[in-house]
Amino acid sequence: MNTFGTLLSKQMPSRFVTISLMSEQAHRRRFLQLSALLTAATSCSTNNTGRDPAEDDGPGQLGKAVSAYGDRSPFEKAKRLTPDVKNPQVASSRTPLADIYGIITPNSLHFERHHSGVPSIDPAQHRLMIHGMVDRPLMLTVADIKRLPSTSRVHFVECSGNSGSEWSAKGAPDVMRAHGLASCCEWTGVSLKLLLEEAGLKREAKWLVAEGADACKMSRSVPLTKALDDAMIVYAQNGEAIRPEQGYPLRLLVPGWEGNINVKWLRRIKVTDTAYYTKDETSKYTELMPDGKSWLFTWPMDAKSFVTYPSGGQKLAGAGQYEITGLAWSGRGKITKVEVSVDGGKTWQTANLQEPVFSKAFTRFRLPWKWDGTDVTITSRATDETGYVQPSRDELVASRGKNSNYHNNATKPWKIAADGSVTNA
Ligand SMILES: Nc1nc2c(c(=O)[nH]1)N[C@H]1C(S)=C(S)[C@@H](COP(=O)(O)O)O[C@H]1N2
Ligand SMILES: [Mo]
Repeated sequence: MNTFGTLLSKQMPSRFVTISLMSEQAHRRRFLQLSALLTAATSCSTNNTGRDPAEDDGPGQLGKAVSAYGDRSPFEKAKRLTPDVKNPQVASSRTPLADIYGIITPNSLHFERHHSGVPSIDPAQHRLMIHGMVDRPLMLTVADIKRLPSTSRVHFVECSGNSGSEWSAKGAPDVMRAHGLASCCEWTGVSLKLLLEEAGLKREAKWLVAEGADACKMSRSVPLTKALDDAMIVYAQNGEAIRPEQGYPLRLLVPGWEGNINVKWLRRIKVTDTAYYTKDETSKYTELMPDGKSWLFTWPMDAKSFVTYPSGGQKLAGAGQYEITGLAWSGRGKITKVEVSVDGGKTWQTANLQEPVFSKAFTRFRLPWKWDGTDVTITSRATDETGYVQPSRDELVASRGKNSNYHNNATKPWKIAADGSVTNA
């Protein structure tokens, strides 16, 4: 059997072989690589003529008509995990991060966290008021905002409750349950700095309070240093209008900071000289330390990474060549390095990072790996541009205790058993 034999269950028809001979050298290089990748013969499926679908010269099917708004293939099943609770309006759904390719989360799979459900807002009726310590209070329509100079930037949004399961030694069994309260999109809108300069900040202004138009009137204080740095008022997400679940028609985007401060359905910005100590920055979204005191205003999401393949709930087909891949991000800037260990943290290899690497955005890492078919524990560890290195769970617990529900960014080990099954280690 030649090298093709390890890849293909049947001989190729001769006309294809003729074509491949035309660039024989290039093909041989590729086949040699592929044959090194795969150790077990894969079997091709055949259709009812007993031939491979790719060999079938029949008439083919007349497909469906053009459509005004597209949908994915009915064969694709990736979906958000929705909770089985009494009040699904006051809940969260999770992004299936192990089923996502690259760094962008499709809008339909962006995680959701609502405290009072998703309001239905007619953009023509919506207003954004900017008032308080400003020279010229503004009352803006969505159309006004869309006339202003715009920018598009790729950023993650992560609930600070994400990975909360990982405070317990057991941890969650798969990527979605452990880390699915995070997503990454290209957001389009205007810089908040532009609007604040238009309103004219008074000298004593130091903070702003942002408020949403949903029933809970989600309110969060934002220091002006951050508001004037990289915050945005966004109206679009991955090239189309922001989804109702993400805050249609307007959302405050505070890049790299905990999800809660990214106020959806934004309707008011009040400029102030002090923080407001709102419900969601005092009774919640604070870190309860071992001494019983709470840390307030723990905004940035620190560097995190995890392997998405192979990960909990998946099964490897057998010993041989694989690509380990996963996601990393940091709320403090760019990811500069992701290391992968396949021996439970004894030794580490540097993974390849997908270019371009954006600041405060998902970063895809990949590493070719040959599995010898024995029990192994794989894990990843991210470093960001500030030099910060993602801690292990033990290191995190040593510095923060176990009282906190929020901001768990510990490394996540997965155990691969000899039968190929992957579980939480
Ligand atoms: N107005 C409003 N903004 C909100 C919320 C909310 O319930 N109401 N939830 C917050 C929380 S806790 C998170 S984690 C993020 C979730 O954003 P997403 O639903 O777009 O994923 O939105 C934040 N902004
Ligand atoms: Mo959140």
